[in-house]
Amino acid sequence: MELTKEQFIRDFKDQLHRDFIVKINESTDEERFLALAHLIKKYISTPWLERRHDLIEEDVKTAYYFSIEFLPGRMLETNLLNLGILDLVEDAFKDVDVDFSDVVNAEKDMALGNGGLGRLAAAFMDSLATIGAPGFGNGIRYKYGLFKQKIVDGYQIELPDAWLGTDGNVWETKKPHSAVEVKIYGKVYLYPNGEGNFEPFYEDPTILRAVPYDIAQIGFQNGVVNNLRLWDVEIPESEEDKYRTIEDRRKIEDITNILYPDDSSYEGKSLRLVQEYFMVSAGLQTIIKNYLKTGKDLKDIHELVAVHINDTHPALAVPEFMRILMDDHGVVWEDAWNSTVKVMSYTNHTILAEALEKWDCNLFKEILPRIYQIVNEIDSRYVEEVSGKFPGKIIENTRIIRNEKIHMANLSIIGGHSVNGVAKLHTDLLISDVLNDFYQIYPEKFNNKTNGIIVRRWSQISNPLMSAEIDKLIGKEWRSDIHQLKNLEKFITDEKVLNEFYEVKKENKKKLAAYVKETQGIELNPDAIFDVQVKRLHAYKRQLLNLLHIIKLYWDIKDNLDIDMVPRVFIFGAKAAPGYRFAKSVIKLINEVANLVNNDESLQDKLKVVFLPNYNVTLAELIIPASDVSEQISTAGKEASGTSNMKFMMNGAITLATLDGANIEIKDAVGDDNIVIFGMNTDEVYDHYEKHDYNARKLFEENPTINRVVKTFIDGTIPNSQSEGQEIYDALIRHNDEYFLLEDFESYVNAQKYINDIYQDKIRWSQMALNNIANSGRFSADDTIRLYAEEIWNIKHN
Ligand code: 9GP
Repeated sequence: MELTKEQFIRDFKDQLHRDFIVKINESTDEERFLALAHLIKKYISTPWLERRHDLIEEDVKTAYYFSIEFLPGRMLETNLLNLGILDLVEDAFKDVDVDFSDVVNAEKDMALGNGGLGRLAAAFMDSLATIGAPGFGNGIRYKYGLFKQKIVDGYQIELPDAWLGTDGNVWETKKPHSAVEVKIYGKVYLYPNGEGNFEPFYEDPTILRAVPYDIAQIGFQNGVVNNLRLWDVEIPESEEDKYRTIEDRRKIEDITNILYPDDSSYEGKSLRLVQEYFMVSAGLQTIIKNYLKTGKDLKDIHELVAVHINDTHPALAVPEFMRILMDDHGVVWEDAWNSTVKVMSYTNHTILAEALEKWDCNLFKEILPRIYQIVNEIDSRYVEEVSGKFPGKIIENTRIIRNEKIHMANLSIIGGHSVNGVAKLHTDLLISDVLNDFYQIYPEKFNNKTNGIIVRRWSQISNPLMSAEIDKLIGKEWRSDIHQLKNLEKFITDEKVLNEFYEVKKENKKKLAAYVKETQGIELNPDAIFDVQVKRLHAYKRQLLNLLHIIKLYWDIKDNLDIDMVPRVFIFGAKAAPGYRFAKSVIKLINEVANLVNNDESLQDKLKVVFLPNYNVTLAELIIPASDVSEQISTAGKEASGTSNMKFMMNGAITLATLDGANIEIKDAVGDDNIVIFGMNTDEVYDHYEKHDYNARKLFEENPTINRVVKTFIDGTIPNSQSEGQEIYDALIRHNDEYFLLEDFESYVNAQKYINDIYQDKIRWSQMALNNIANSGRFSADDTIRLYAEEIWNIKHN
């Protein structure tokens, strides 16, 4: 946008004056942040308003991305960067003596997501606007985001994240005039309407008022402003009388209160099902209402509308879309179904069986009586359609209602035209294994869309030092065309350049070290290798394998205090789902091992372990630029894609990885010499599953290193962790090590030794790092979303 520094300073002072009746030098950082956010909203209000109207008026096909999670983190810098005024504002603040970073730090993370799934959804919002595609988000305005994690005596404590405060979210705009009603519970009777359809009659339903809050999604320096719509629940005025006590009212308000804090298994809780339906129904009603403004026939809605089901949580979009078309607008089943399948598409984000949603039929019927009828009908028609064409077993496995459960993935696949996985390996596994029965029926629906990241956030915003270095070498164009990073390869043998990148990394390490010192009181040596694993805590992600190796190093040093090794700092950040006992025990043990190691002077600082509490997007922005080693060590076949792996490579960390998820594509991008791979591949893992021949106890008994390391959990070496240590020992030895840590242990140890060796060759290490940065452009979410736009939604973009 066109703006001069002088004009901005005037606008900003004016805004502060109007919002808070203060002068700039008297204002607090929070006031400055809020005023700046208000000003940004003012700058974009015209394109934001016009966008939706233009799309309706010009009959432009639009994609609606439904996701139960969006995890944008902070938005101030991204918004300024995308408006093209980040440098100008930073500069202006210097002129008026305001520390810009303090203003940035006054913003709370918007944490309406658990991890990768929600972060990806937020990234796609940015990318959609950036490629100029008409793509809007639909989600829930949770009053409490993902819990805040505190560590007390080594244990995870969960505190509520009241991110909205008393004044709400500065980026949102409430739109009461666009509220709609959503019906749940009660009974439904159908009366034939004489035109081939039924008229439903609802007896005693609970009526909810869904109120949208809109958040602008600003494209990167292209004048486009899309919309993310988050729905909040209210009691409709007409229903007020029914809710006379605070407790009664709370039952309704609770619907949008909390984000479920588990991303790897689902709980069959009625509140979650209500959340899912609430979001989907409110969103779809609005979409159809807007479509009708074009004056076109509902039978053709698929020509202007695409709806994306992000993981199965919004799968109720399929029957709800049918319901609205049939019940509210009289479209006959066949036409409604034809449109629904063309409108809907679905992304699968996990193959973990425990994460694939299934709802108990009785619960489903009680909460969503009309939707249950429609799902039943979809299921019977599906069975009828495929009967005789495919073996009975395949039909049984793919139908929606089976064993008194509603299978949400099956609903999403049958009710849509596209199913995609999120990395090549993941999609291959869906096709060959998890969804193979469906693949036999609908091979044409399957496709891959490897995840991506917002490259601007993970370079320009979070790593300004590295970005400046890149500018010096290849000019600034890479900031708007990330593929130009490839030009860095020219410098791969230039020792001066390599040294400079090494120094940049060291500066970032010092910054992180200062934060660690301030928050944890632990002193870190910036010349040590910063070896980092930050992600949700889950058994399959194998933080415990990392810990086993740390314990091995501990014993190696204790056995030989003169050991020749590069000092190593292991950094963890991870939240565990509150009810996930094993994961919480791993956190406790990481913290107790940290206490043991960090307080043992005989180790001479060769080994340090840090657990950084409350890992979130903002902390990631500090940690990732300071990392040397990126730990991506899940059991092969289990991590659908991963996206932090891409952020680390972009910041010049070397990936230490199994051949899992997008690690494989990172390996393809950087070449075998610039990544460190270890462990079993997926075939080897599957081979164990087939043969049932894995024997963890044997490895434990026969391999002295493994024996010593595993016994450390129960022999009192690690203080204050007797029961957790026993639990971990039992998981590994008595329950046969479900995720093959012990099988991969030696190979992991060797890979770590290799890291230690190459790090000593500063030039070689820096070459690897530079190669990673140069090849990271291919993981841009802008490119990923372009493929969604072209191959799944058929929407236009620039
Ligand atoms: O576990 C996957 C992760 O590998 C992937 O990168 C992310 C985004 O696609 O989705 C995660 N899945 C979930 O959070 C739940 O299905």
